[in-house]
Amino acid sequence: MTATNLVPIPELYVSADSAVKLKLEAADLVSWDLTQRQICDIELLMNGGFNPLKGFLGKADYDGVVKEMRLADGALWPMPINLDVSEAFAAKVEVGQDIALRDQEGVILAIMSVTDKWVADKAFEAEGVFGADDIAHPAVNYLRHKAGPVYLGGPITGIQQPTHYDFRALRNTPNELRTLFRKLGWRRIVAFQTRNPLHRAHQELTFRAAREAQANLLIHPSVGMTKPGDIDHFTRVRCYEAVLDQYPASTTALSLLGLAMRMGGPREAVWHGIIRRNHGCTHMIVGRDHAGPGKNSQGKDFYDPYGAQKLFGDNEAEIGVEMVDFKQMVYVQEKAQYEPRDEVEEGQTILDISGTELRRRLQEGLEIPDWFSFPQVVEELRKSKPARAKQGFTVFFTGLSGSGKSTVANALMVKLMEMGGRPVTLLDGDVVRKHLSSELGFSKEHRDINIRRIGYVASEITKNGGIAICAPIAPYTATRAAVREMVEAYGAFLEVHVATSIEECERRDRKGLYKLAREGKIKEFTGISDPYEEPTNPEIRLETEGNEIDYSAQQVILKLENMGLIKA
Ligand code: PPS
Repeated sequence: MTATNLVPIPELYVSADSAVKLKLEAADLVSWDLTQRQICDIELLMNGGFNPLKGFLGKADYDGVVKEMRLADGALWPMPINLDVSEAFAAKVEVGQDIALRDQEGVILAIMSVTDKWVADKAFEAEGVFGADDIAHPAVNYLRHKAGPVYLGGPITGIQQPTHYDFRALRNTPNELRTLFRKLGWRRIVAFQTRNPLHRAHQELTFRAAREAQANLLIHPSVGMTKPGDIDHFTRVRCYEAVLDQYPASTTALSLLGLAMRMGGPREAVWHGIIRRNHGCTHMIVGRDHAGPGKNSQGKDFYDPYGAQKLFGDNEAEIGVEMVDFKQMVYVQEKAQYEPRDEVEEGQTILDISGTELRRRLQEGLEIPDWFSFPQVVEELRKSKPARAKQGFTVFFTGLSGSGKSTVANALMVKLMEMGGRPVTLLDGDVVRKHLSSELGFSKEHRDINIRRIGYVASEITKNGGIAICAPIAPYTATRAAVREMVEAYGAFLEVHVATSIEECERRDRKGLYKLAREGKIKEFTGISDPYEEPTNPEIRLETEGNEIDYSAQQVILKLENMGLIKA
């Protein structure tokens, strides 16, 4: 007899023949380009991962979910799944209309019949779902800063699943996993949800869970979207593959789940449980601080570390998956093994390395002990996050025309090239305007475009392990902050304010531009007829008046050494 968890689950796709026809018809519909998060959501809607949902939530379902974790028909569902759109798009859509939903390349994935349209009450959602309207919570930050202001709800008809080119063989729909379990004769399956690489503590925890539940183990990491700043999924999956060898063959499987996590703690744990039930699992591991978002803006934990276990436990029957709960696993030195913290005998020595400490050790190229992780995992992590002295970075000079930015930047470039090790690119204001931004003028709008282009190139150079030195005027604080954000996604950003006064720049007038600006022959000239917003908190402020160029460049070098970005 087939266990009930292994019979097929309903999907929202139409047949292949109908899909071809529908796709042609859908070409004429008003269409919405799905965001990255919506693509993750729609995939799990269509393949049954979010069963019993039949589409993006309508207003009544949404209200019930936010207030009491229930759909309008009473079914347990803890997380709002919304199609958030812009005001401009919402204005084009009437209730009762069909719209096409496309991926980011324009491929039509589904048709949605719009039954509801309303303006989102974001405070209500943040408080109700995440417990606080605090943007230190990644999902609240997303809600407040990225999600559109209007929600559309309605059932969807699936045409095709989003395409993934990475790790194809490891991605399984709920029905594919159910088929696999049936084929392997697995009846009891315990799922392990994770967004981190697996270290020895996780391995011990999963071993114990499988033993306790007398079940096979499914390592089921989320690879859709996780907490900003997490290790990218490419690296993680290589780590998982390396660790898989440590598990007894034929008891354990690895499958990737394209879930966009919300870091919603207890509610998220319940949601993960329902998703695992849909994927044919009978058990799920819930550890300490499951899907925890970290600290709030007052520096306190958003959720009780064992709140997820409590909420899961209270709803276990309805979730349809049994919880295997664990206290935090720690390494007991005297026994040379891992144990749940509450089982450690008094007087024994506990060793632990926190996530922050691990990042520090990776960043500084320090040792990561064997009791903590597997050599192959550490090697993968080191490859993807080399020590600071091997990472890319950006030095961003800003200052008035004629302040000496380009001269110091050139001197710095030569010194860094002399040291060797990383390629160095100089994005000087004038040079950029010749090659990248030749069509732009000096209005605020054009200056912003120019600086953002420089920021984009610098962030790519940083990502690829090079050194970008930028030397534009960059007169606006907000634009400089945007560039910092772009670069810091990949490496260090060093703002250098070349603080030569306007009087000195005008006195030097190396290009004769100040004279022309004073005569009104050049309009919108920075410092004369256009603003320069001084950086309030640069990493370095250089006083060039009376100082040698070499001395100024040396100050930057010292700072870079100090930050561990170069080695003396
Ligand atoms: S910005 O504001 O950052 O986009 O400016 P940037 O790309 O660095 O370009 C500055 C160089 O262009 C020359 N120039 C002007 N500067 C300021 N304002 C006006 N209106 C202007 N018109 C031309 C000037 O030579 C700048 O070069 P630097 O190297 O800064 O002296």
